Amino acid sequence: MTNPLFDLTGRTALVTGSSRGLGRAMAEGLAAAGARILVNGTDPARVNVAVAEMRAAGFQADPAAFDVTDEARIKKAFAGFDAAGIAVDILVNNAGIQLRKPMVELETADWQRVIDTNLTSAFVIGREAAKRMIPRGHGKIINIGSLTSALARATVAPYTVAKGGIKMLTQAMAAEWAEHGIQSNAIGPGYMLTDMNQALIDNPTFDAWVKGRTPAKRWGKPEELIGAAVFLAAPASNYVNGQIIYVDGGMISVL
Ligand code: GCO
Repeated sequence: MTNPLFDLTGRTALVTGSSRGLGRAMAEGLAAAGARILVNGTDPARVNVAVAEMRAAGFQADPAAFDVTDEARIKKAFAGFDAAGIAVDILVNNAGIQLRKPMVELETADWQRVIDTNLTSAFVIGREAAKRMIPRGHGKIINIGSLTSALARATVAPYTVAKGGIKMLTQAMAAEWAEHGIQSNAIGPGYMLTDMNQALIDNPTFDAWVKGRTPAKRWGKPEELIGAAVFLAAPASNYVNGQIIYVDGGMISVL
């Protein structure tokens, strides 16, 4: 029997970037807790494959393919949800890209692309979701931050700035929307075993650094974010707002 504090039955969650990686893991975790998932990604074909796989696993999943940097497409997607009577109860702003390059070699357009994808999208989609959550008097917004929400690493400046912005955007959302029954929080994943990090995982020096620097002495697994995601999406977190939960094996807590 599911503890009602962690039961998402009857709730609908839009998870951006959920056709693969961390977003897919969190989407499946929310689905296992009872939520219907709107699966998002830029590539409709990849989204449809993910939806089919999730449905085959017994989950409630529907496609919601759009580019998170395209405001017109975002507004069109939410208009479609409205027309179909779909209420987004839970928003997970997960979509993001990484670009590893020293700042002196970084083109402004590349900087902007990372900021637009990793930060501005969370504002735009958050705003569209909140406009609909406020009249309903409830909603859950979960922004995906990073260790770089608090600590910087050389060669990932735009990602770091965007993730630092995610932490403060989360607090700004709490400041404006908590009174409307919306809880806005963040998850800060540590070094996780994802496609985005494959180059780092394959680098023996970096791999050794992660394992040495992390108290848990290992990389994290995408499914290890599910607990924090379900908690922040569920009634259990109804009095939690503006927080970031680091799921990082202890890395941010030690020198
Ligand atoms: C990097 C990594 C990190 C991790 C994660 C750490 O290049 O340092 O991509 O950014 O992905 O964000 O919390």
